[in-house]
Amino acid sequence: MKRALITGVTGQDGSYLAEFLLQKGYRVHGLVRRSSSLNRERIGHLISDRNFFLHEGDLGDSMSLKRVIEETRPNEIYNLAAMSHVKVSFEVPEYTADIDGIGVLRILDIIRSFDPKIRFYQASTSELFGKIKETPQNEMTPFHPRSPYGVAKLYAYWIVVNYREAYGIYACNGILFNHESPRRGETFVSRKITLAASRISLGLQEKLIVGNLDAKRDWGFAEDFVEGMWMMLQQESPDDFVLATGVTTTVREFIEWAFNYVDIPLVWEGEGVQEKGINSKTGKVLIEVSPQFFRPAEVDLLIGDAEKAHRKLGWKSKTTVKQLVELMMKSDLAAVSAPQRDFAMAYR
Ligand code: NAP
Ligand code: F7E
Repeated sequence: MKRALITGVTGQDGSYLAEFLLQKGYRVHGLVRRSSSLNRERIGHLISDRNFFLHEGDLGDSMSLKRVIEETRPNEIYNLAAMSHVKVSFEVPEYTADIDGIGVLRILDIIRSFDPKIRFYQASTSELFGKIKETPQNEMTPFHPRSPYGVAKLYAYWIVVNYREAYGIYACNGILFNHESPRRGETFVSRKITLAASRISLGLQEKLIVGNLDAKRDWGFAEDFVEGMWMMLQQESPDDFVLATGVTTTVREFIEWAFNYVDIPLVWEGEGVQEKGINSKTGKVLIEVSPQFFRPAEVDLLIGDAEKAHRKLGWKSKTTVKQLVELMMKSDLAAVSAPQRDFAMAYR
């Protein structure tokens, strides 16, 4: 039976990957860190699986990483743990560098000294492209990160390449474009929008306040993307791959589609911070812009070219962005309608 270790197992991707690997017959070990309140919502349904195990550790603590890797002796490590919020990385840049950058070195060096045959997946990101040099972006596009998060992930990207070239470790970078789901953290824009549209449609929230409406992202479905992570570790030799849908959408369009789902047609009036989204049936202002949600440096446009992953891995994104909005809306409508659930409003 193959053994996998997933860091970041309590996160969006970690939970989908754990499900995927358990279905493939793996013994799955997850790294979890201590928090004052339990944050196992996304993996609660897996806890009773006899092939699923959790271990305390932290990407900032080499001793815990060494202990967990030596105890679990994984064939594959999927490093999904990170301080993953781009805007927050401007507020905690040193911590972000330590966890998202040096944390990767910590794991790679344990692999090098303990068992260089362990295969390693690194959660790299389209944020590496940042201020884009070409469209669409592929594995050969030059990098220009625009945030402490992007810069930390740039170090991580290159240390993966370096350990592959220097020590022959089977280590891959998955350069993943944005991928969302009903399990997406509530402060990322997709989920903030689908939760707000659901709550507003039920009279539980007055307005949605956002930042840059013009930002364009290549949004896919997280469940499709975790399969690509696994595929990268099943090849003859290690390599780096872009995973993306190849379609880009503005934040404004994402909002329109979410509100249309609950039969609220929007019209837009004004420009910049004065722009407002108005319910065309009632004239009520539902969307406003606040500079509070702008970033000190923005990534304006991302659109990925996943041709190499199609050709070499046989991977393809299966879910369109419109289907993604629909499945997130369906899930959030059900969640906010259930009286026992108390969803906090998303502020970031
Ligand atoms: P997420 O939902 O924010 O999950 C992050 C995970 O990392 C959580 O399990 C979190 O644990 C854990 N973590 C954070 N700091 C840690 C530390 N110091 N030690 C141990 N664990 C720690 O992120 P995601 O969306 O699933 O993304 C997974 C990975 O892919 C991340 O590395 C992210 O940067 C990268 N990525 C994501 C996207 C995307 O669109 N989703 C695209 C490209 C790359 P807690 O639950 O305890 O906070
Ligand atoms: O922002 C704009 C914001 O925070 C998307 C992470 O998973 O994907 C994610 O990073 C866009 C940005 O994701 C709000 O300015 C407007 O242009 O949902 P986001 P992100 O920054 O693209 C990459 C690939 C990762 O690797 C990251 O880990 O939406 N935006 N208004 C807003 N964003 C937020 N969060 N909140 C707003 O109110």
